[in-house]
Amino acid sequence: MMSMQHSCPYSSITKVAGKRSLYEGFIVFQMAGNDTEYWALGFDYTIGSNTYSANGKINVSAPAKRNIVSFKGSDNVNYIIALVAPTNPKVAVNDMQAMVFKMQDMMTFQTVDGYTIKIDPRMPGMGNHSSPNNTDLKQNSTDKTYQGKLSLTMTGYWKINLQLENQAGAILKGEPVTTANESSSIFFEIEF
Ligand SMILES: [Cu+2]
Repeated sequence: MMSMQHSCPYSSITKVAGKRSLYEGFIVFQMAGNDTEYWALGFDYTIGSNTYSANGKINVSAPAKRNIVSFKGSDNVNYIIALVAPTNPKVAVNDMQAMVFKMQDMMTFQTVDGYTIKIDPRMPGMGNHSSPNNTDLKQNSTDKTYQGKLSLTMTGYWKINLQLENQAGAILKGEPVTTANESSSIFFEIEF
């Protein structure tokens, strides 16, 4: 993002198994662009022994439903939590997956290890009811993403209230949902 000169979390690009020319990776854009503050994307690649670079300005629009949260924790660290799954939610107990990054500096983001993402899905349009059989997200040792179970008992608009907890059990951001407090300060949104 040029005018502020900061980057975002991203992966390396790797060849997709079983494909001849397809490569993939991810980029977590923590904010949308506009005419004056925009994202520029660059990457290098080789064909045979020749090296090339591609650089360009790209349009990043805001999602219809919130799937990234970016905030400063009570430990004064800047965090980003990105929703990965479900991409196709069902009336069921869904596998939920998210990634947690901390901002090391404006250009460097690191995966955060050993935290817990506590979830509390609610339907604000229906008396803020919850759902049974949810499981908080814990880090998977293999791919380092955070995984848990998200129970969605009906279609409609759900707010997935979040709390980020560190290894010591301290809540770094987010509040419990109670009758007096209908939403956490950090949440994802799902509508289906
Ligand atoms: Cu409902």
